[in-house]
Amino acid sequence: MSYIKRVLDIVIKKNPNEPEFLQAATEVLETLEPVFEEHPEYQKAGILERFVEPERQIIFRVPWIDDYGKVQVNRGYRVQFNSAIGPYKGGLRFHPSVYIGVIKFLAFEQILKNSLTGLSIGGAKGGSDFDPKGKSDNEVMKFCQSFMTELYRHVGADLDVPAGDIGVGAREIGYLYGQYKRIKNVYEGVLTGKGLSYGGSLMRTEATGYGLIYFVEEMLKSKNENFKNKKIVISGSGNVAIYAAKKAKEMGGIIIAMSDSNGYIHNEDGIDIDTVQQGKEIERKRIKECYLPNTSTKYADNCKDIWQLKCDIALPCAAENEIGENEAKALIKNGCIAVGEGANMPCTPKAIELFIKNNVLFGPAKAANAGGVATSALEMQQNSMRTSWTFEEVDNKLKNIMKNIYYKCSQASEKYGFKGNLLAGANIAGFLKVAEAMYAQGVV
Ligand code: NDP
Ligand code: 2IT
Repeated sequence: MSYIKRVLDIVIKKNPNEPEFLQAATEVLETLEPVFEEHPEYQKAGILERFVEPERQIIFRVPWIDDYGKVQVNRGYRVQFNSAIGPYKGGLRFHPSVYIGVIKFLAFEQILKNSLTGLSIGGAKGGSDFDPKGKSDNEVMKFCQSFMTELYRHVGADLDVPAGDIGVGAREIGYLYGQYKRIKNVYEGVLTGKGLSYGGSLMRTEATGYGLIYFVEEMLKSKNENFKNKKIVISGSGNVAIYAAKKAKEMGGIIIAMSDSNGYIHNEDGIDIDTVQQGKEIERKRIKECYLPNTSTKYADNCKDIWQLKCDIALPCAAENEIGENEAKALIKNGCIAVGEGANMPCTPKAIELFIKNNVLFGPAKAANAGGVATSALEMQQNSMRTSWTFEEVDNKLKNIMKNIYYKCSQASEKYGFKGNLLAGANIAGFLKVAEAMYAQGVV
């Protein structure tokens, strides 16, 4: 039995109730065979056995009192997966679907994503099953303060630097930061995605969405294509989706649909992104309230049906496994030429296999959405230097980083026998740096 198969069997045995983590681990390990052929010393050093086991997993109680005086209890998580190449780094997700398996898959992916950025950040993720939807600002603040009252002892500017993810945006980061500062009595860049008045970086809000578009632009270039007049479907209408939509539109694309977990809005001539942004970011509305009724934009109830729309480019920016075999078949049949994963693991393995087989350009999450965490690392740099760069400076750095990631993935895919498969390229290129660092640091 091969080394990889043996380690995968151990992973399956040890984590039987964590399908998301198993999906991510399988998808990565299955592409790493050529790395171990090239580096037999990594097998001897047990690199893979150590790579699939988190360095530390923290699970804690988060008690808080709601607006009616009732005690509520949620569960908090931080998985510090790998610190071989830098301090732990990765977002926090507040969503009712959160449990240890989701946080582990996200932290595992984050190791390779962070490595691809070329910056020195290790992999982590955290969050809670708390649902900010429908809660008052006061309740969100109470929750965040309680969450940080435990988390503070596990994080720090040179130790572990959380950021946002689903359900965690500027408001939550502000409350978390305030509580950390109060408890620790230090002013340090312990979180990224901070407000501009207290150490945040220009462009962090836009970074994941913009970075996704810069990455897809590179993919399109490889086929002498660009965004001009391309019909684009984007799932979700959160942070990633909104800024992907804005940048794609700026590059000449036509955003024909966006969604939330209830339904989607659709207009073949292009939906009005500013109205979506205002409704979602400022007013916290549902997508069905985010268009002007006197336009030809229509609302439909089932969010999954968004992938049945005919489009040139598909950008899943909502949740995991939203594009399965059926959705992939519909996209391919309708002539879609490129898929860029803004969300983490939004396409199932079967869907990815179909895209690659049918020559649909496929940008895997750990590469295509790495612009967010890369800009977080730029925020950390600015905090350390106690300086701040202009929007243009950060944007230029981000563009270069996304281009470099694209070339790293593309070159690794060719060198290791996976031409045309950027997912394999991303896994290998990301893994090589981490494995080298782990090997050099001995068995720890
Ligand atoms: P937000 O909370 O800002 O937005 C999430 C969006 O996705 C909302 O429109 C939400 O709809 C929708 N959504 C969430 N869960 C589901 C679900 N189970 N089914 C259908 N729709 C769902 O989060 P982000 O935009 O930050 O994150 C979106 C994705 O991008 C996630 O996969 C995240 O991990 C990934 N990502 C985020 C980065 C960042 O910097 N923020 C960086 C890299 C990746 P509703 O309001 O109905 O819940
Ligand atoms: O999935 C991700 O890369 C993020 N949610 C961003 C993490 C970060 O630390 O900025």
